[in-house]
This record gives sequence, structure tokens and C-alpha cells, in this order.
Amino acid sequence: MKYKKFTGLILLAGLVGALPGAAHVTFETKSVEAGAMQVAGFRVFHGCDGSETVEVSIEIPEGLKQVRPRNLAGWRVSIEKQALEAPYMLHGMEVTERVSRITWSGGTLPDFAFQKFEFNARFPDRAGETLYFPVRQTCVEGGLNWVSHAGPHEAEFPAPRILLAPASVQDNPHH
Ligand SMILES: [Cu+2]
Repeated sequence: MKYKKFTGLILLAGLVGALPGAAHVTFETKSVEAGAMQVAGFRVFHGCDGSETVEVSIEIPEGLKQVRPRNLAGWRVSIEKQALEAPYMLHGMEVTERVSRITWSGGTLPDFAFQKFEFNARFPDRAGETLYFPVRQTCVEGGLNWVSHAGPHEAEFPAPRILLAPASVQDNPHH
């Protein structure tokens, strides 16, 4: 009896792994308060057709400020910058560039495991807008491009996204 139950669990695990839309690359938080400074983390749930992940690169949309990736043990993190068309002042200093891409490389993420990658940022004050963060996943063999703006159930490779929620004064009595 015990043996039979164990077999059932193995079959179920195999089925979940085979479902393409079950788990992709998604943010842990579906929405962030517009204008808020917050850590956002996205999870890479599986490798590329069984091959382990060795690099994860995320494109940062315009409007995010003060972007800082979280360092992750076992990985080397790097950023790419882009000149701002409209520089702005921050703490008396002119900001002329923005982080346009974060890449974590040199690590290994087995196909059967998941990992969360994080960054901190000031989110744009544009409540109601959905921000898309295309992700390029590179594996030992092959890679996946999570770029589609279509719904997570319609697209084969939906880009991770965050909805900018209206700022709530109630949740923040100190403001
Ligand atoms: Cu998936």
C-alpha cells in the first residue's frame, strides 16, 4: 500500500513538470504601490528543457529609479546603464543615467529547483500601468526569452510583470 501511494506521487510530480504554463518566470509580488521604494523579486522556476540555468538577465523598464540588484551568493551580478533623456536631481546630485539591465551569471540553478532574484527600486508614480520586465534565461544547453506581453495563460513565454497600484494613504499612517 505504501509503495502504491509513493508511485502516485511520482506520477503527479512528472505531470506538473510537463505543464508549460504551470510556473514560468514571475514576480513574487503582483503589484507595487506607485511611487514606492521597494524590493521586487522574481522567480525562475525551471531550466530550459531540463538543462540547468547559468545566467538570468532582466530588462528594467524606463521610469524605475535608484535600481540596485541584490547580491546573490554563488552568482556574479552586473548592471548595464543607459543615459537619461531627462536627468533629474536626487539629494542635490544630478542623475544622468539609469539601470537598464541586471544580469546574474556564473551560478548554476538545477532544472528541478527554483531561485528568486531581487532588486530594489523606486517605482514610477503611474498608478494603473503594468510594467513589463523581459527576462533572458540562459542554460547550459539553449535558453528561453520571457518577453511576451500577452497574458500568462495565452503566451508561451510571458514577460514577468508588475502592476502599479494606487498609493494607499491608509496603510501608511506616517505619510
Ligand atoms: Cu514555465
